[in-house]
Amino acid sequence: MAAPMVGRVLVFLVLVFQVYCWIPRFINGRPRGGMLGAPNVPKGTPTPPPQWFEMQRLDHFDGTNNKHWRQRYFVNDTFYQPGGPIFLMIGGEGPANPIWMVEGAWIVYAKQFGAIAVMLEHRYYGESHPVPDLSVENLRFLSSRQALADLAEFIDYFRVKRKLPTNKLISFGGSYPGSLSAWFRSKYPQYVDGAIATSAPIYAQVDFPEYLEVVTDALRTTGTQCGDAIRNATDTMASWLGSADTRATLEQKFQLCDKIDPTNTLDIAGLFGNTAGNFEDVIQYNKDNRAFEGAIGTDITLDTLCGIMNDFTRGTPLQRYADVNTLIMKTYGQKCLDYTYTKMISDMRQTDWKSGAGEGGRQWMYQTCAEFGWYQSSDFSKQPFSFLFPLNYSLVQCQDIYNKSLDASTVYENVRDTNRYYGGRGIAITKVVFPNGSIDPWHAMGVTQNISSEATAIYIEGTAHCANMYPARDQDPQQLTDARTKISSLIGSWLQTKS
Ligand SMILES: *[C@@H]1O[C@H](CO)[C@@H](O)[C@H](O)[C@H]1NC(C)=O
Ligand SMILES: *[C@@H]1O[C@H](CO)[C@@H](O)[C@H](O)[C@H]1NC(C)=O
Ligand SMILES: *[C@@H]1O[C@H](CO)[C@@H](O)[C@H](O)[C@H]1NC(C)=O
Ligand SMILES: *[C@@H]1O[C@H](CO)[C@@H](O)[C@H](O)[C@H]1NC(C)=O
Ligand SMILES: *[C@@H]1O[C@H](CO)[C@@H](O)[C@H](O)[C@H]1NC(C)=O
Ligand SMILES: CC(=O)N[C@H]1CO[C@H](CO)[C@@H](O)[C@@H]1O
Repeated sequence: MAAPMVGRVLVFLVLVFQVYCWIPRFINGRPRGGMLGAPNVPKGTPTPPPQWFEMQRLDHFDGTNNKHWRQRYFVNDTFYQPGGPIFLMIGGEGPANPIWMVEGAWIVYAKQFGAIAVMLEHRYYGESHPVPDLSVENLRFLSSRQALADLAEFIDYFRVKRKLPTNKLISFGGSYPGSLSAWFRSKYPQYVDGAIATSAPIYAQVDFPEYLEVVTDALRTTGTQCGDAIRNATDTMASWLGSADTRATLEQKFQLCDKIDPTNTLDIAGLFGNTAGNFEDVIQYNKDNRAFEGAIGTDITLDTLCGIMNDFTRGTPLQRYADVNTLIMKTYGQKCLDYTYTKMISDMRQTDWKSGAGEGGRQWMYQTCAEFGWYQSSDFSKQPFSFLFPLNYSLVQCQDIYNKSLDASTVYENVRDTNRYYGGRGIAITKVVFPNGSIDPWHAMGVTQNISSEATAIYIEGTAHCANMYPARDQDPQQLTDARTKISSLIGSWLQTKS
């Protein structure tokens, strides 16, 4: 696999990011470790080849626009029994990884129910390119609403092609695709007989300080010292910005690519946001079973990081915070920590599909500005990571990356419009289940209480983002195993209902 140079400094070694169940944090413009196009299927695992739906519509909402493009999808029909259901895995904000066609809980369910499994890549991600490049002008056809209409158009085609005219359909998705799974059932009920919406944020919100609230709660599960040590470290860092000598020490300890300009609040936001990100990323995926997707760093858990923060033999809390940073950088093969605002903005302004940002960062950030917000700001008062990366640090990026007219009030309006359209927490929906993990920071934007007897939440104690989608392991907690069983029995009941 190629190792593209992104920006000037970061070298992304052979690493991978998973597609489903993965909402990147775009503090400093790109997710930890960057985004790579080609999914890394572990060697020796045969996966089905890509197929193409050649006639997807570019704009489902403009009858005068008859442009079409080719959308990628994958099929596993090994377990299909005549008359069995269609299982649809909804693609998200990254390339569709075909490893999901042979692994994961949904494939176990496919075997159980004799289903044909199909995964459709989301427009603008992976190799599903509706437009020649990612200019602001061309990004206007990127939205969740267009993506849902893509699903409907695709299903019509797929039913004819595979001669499955009346077979029932169950949709699956985790994280943003989990939201799409619920919204698809809600907006196109005639297409979906039941929906699994794992760790799905369904309430759009500009500022998302709840993210760090859950991170703070997760830190507290290890005792109080870890958060206290982090607070000491970030307070010390902030006070060390004041003199040239101590700044030089910070530059060296945190292996910064560039010298610190203490007057540049946007750079400072990048620095503090990135170092907080060391903890956020680990907590979001704590102890899951993502390694099968080729994800790296999965052996690092909250206990690892808090173990370092609580280890007095390493020196001051600041030193331990730097040690955490060093560990994460080493894991992802980062040579130095890139945190300056101008570099990040210029990376994110690239419009080529092959650019670093074009691997998904530019598209997803655009969706946050145009639809969802969800900015993981430092605006939660009890978190220990400093208050130096506030909401406006994220908001100003919408203008600086895309268009000056995408100002804060426009973003607020876009987010309001999204909730008006989908219903937010008041979503009208039946035949859906919302599994949630107690330490997944995203559950704050999701459904954690039963909406009705036909729209229920499943709570999984101690697990993080999307755990129930990964393959089962012996060490899985009982509640996780129970959740998988519960989901399977719900699918069974949805498939039995007469339509
Ligand atoms: C479908 O998944 C099963 C289980 O992993 C695998 O054995 C089979 O080869 C897959 N079929 C296709 C067509 O990829
Ligand atoms: C920026 O937004 C304005 C107002 O919506 C629009 O007229 C203009 O064409 C946009 N610029 C680009 C480059 O798309
Ligand atoms: C951080 O902890 C050290 C002890 O390791 C202490 O000397 C220092 O005053 C603390 N600094 C802050 C800002 O809390
Ligand atoms: C962002 O808001 C903070 C206060 O929360 C303020 O100090 C800072 O100057 C603002 N930055 C920008 C870029 O607007
Ligand atoms: C939610 O509904 C399910 C199924 O009806 C039920 O088993 C569960 O106890 C309910 N949970 C809560 C918190 O009411
Ligand atoms: C952490 C959290 O919000 N968990 C919720 C998940 O859903 C159940 C309902 O099924 C709630 O009781 C939990 O509080």
